[in-house]
Amino acid sequence: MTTRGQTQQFDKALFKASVEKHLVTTYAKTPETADSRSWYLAVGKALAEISTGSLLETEKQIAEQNVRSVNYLSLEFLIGRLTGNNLISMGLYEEVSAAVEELGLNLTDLLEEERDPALGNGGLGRLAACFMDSLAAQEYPAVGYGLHYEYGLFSQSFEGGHQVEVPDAWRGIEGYPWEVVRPELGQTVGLFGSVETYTDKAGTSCRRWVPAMTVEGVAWDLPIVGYDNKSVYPLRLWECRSPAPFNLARFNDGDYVGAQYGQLEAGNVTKVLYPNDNHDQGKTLRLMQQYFHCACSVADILRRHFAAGNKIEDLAKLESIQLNDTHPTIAIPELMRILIDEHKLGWDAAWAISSKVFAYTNHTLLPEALERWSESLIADMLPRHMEIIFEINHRFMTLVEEKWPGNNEIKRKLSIIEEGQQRMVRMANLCVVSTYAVNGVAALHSELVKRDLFPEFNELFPGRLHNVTNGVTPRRWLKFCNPGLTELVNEKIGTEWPAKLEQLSGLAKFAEDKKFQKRYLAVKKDNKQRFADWVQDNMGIELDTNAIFDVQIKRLHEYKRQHLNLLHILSLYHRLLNEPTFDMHPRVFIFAAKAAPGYALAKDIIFAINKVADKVNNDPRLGGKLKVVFVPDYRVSLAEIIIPAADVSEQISTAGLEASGTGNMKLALNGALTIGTMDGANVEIREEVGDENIFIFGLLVDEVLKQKEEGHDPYRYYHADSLLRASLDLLNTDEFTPGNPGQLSAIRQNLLDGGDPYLVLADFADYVKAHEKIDAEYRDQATWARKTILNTALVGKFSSDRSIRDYVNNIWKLKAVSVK
Ligand code: 26Y
Repeated sequence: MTTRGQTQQFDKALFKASVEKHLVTTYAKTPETADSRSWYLAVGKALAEISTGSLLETEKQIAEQNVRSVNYLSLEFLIGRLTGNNLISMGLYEEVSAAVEELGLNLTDLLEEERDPALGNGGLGRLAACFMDSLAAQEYPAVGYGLHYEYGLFSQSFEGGHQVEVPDAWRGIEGYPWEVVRPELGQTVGLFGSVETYTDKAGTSCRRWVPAMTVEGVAWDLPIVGYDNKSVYPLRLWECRSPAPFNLARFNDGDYVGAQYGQLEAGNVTKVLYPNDNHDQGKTLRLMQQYFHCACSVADILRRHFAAGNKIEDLAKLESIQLNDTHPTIAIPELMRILIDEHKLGWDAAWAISSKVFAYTNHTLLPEALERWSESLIADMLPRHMEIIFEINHRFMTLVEEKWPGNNEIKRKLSIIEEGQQRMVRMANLCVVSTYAVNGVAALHSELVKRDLFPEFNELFPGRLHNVTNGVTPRRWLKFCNPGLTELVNEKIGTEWPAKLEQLSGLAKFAEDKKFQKRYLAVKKDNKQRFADWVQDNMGIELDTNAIFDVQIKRLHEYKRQHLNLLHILSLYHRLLNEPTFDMHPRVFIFAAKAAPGYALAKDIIFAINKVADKVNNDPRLGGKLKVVFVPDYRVSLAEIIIPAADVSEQISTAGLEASGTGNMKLALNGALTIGTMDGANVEIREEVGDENIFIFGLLVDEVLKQKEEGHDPYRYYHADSLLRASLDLLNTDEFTPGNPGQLSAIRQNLLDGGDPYLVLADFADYVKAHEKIDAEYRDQATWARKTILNTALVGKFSSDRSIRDYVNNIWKLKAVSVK
């Protein structure tokens, strides 16, 4: 792998000595007794020593220059393994590879020892990780703030085809080599209690929160290493600990054991990441996580602000706080509380600051993912914050009254407080009212946010709603994960593209070049072989790399429609067995997805795909034309093997429901052709690669809305389309569950009698047609080569570097600081 100029001083002998020192002193192993894992840990620690030094130096230089920075607040950072990626960013990949070889080790094997830190669920968490990478690469001052979960997203295995969840102790017993604890940055966080009125020295009557208990926040920093520069930014993760084990109020009441019990519970705050993606459960402990995260982060931002010698009045000039969805919304009343109750600012002065500090990104239109917290829960846990939210809403309602006098309907709709049996706080409304910028994550999504989610807010606050189309980091998602393609690209357009992805367009002129086509396809073949070997070793399934590798990898969700993919597979099965003239190029359907543990239908879909896989993979009648592989335990490091091996990328959500997607970008970048609906960023991918180089099908957003309005009738499709009928009916037989008919019928039931809420049946016929086109075009390898090359060449727009520049120019207004 060719690397950029190394950005760190590197002395091979010193490095080897450092690895051996860590092996002995940190991990208590001798070179003779050490296993591969100990060596990986020692190498990680030796590298972290370098990055931690740079992190401190970066912090120092940025503080000295006292420049504006962004604080990215997110409950999730799905960073994936750091060692390989950081080596690339440090420009040390080859050097370290050579150094460890002299120690008798193989770098690729060592990198496989690292467990993925899975501190996120899916798209939103992975986006946060790409954004940190791009901030550091472009040296825009930033701190990422998240939670130090003891257990990340569960790891998944299958038992009899059913998903089984196992806790993810990502740090292992030895701890994670890249993280460093920062005891001096600890914070104390209050919870529960009451609000009291008191008179201050000036004789003014004031309010203040008297928490009933406190917990401690411990800061752990992970290094985000800037690509090809000397900047290292902190990803600061807060761990919750119960401090002095006393609940003050109850201890004084003499309830010693009860007091300690409360503290023990609070110690659970950062135990585990909630495994729900796009589905809110409204659990009390989750609110506690959110507040704990916000309180620690806001306090740390203020600490930095004052440590650099600044006044509170200058906060909005120097700091921006980006809220990654509504999950950290409680940071808004927290900052207001500190400004008013602790810094003694009046409401207007506090609001003038706060409303210029916060910005909010919306990631979803799904109603079940929009957070609402019960007023009584907030009032109980955070009584002063609830008062402040009421005051924000009161003033906002005055504004609404001025704009639409006497219109109570609009008031009811826009209010931060939702009236009803149980009053609820609408976090998205609180965000739109209290921030200076709101953005969606793809052009179509941002239009829908304006048109359907917040139309009146757009009228009230013109200019507040923006679009920033998502992106992915080309370092991890091409340079690191696809060394074969990287080498080929380097040869044609030079080595600057990982920091300037638009340069990939220079490949377009080779799209018709026979020699280049051959080499590009050879790289793809190698990557397919690498994945096929993995599947053989880990799942015992043999794959033919001449087949089309058709990939759907993402969280399992009805709106993402893995079951539409399944129905298509069933239709192929049916045709292969029943249509004598039917022929198809061999296909491997590859799935990977975790279902939220409480999401029954999602788990049914996993089970069904696994059962269908068992059957078709072993059915000699199919002549090896059809294979189905459900790869267990989808995670970043698996994506790094699957994506470079993909021929076809499945992006088949119901139009209007996938805000952006980012897997679509990674797959196109690595030369997979998209089969997709006009949804999320698919629309922009089509714009970039051209209609000939993508397979678009299905209803458009407005057609979906119309069909829902007019009443979608699944049985109309069922009766009209015999292939659909045959495919659906297979789910009612025991074809895939011998002796147990009906085990898969919940899916059919949901589609036919459950109303087919995601219009799977409406899009089926067009989807099948699009797949037939793929089949035909793949058989013509020259055509396919041109299209796949053009996909890599024309998706430069989807670098997260570009996304970050959009945020910087339109929202954050930062200047880069080049660390010396
Ligand atoms: C409220 C809570 C349970 C919750 C937790 C996680 C709600 C939502 C989520 C996660 C949302 C998410 O991952 N959204 C995805 O964000 C990506 C990055 O912007 C988009 O590409 C993707 O379309 C969207 O579904």
